[in-house]
Amino acid sequence: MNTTRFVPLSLAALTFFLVSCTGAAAPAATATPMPPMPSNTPMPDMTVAPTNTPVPGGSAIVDVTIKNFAFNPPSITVKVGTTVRWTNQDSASHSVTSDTGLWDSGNVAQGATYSRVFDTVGTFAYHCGIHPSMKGTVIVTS
Ligand SMILES: [Cu+2]
Repeated sequence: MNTTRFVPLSLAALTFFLVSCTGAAAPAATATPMPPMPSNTPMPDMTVAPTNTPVPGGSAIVDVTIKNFAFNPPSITVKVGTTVRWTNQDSASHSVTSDTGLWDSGNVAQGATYSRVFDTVGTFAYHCGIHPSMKGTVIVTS
């Protein structure tokens, strides 16, 4: 008989306890300064990474494809300091050989590349040492 009286009493005590708890928590939350979050925003500055593409600077790479027993494009004009990169897309090996003996790539196998920096102004004719009918020209300007 006594328990029926006790239950509503304990419920009332519990609700009072909860209310007093949340009541006390509310002022504490408003006291803690939320604003420190904005200091985290400098993160976007990290995205400056895209400036890592120094291609326009002077270390540009110009590609020449070797395909169907031909250099493509056969003639290119580049700024001094440019790297020219030949890629052999034929199943046969080719070479990139200077007509005047300035350089010789040796055999460039299928899928392989040969790169050379042109740091002198001038016109440089080259050919394939294996197939002399394959000819190309690199024109280097200042
Ligand atoms: Cu060849």
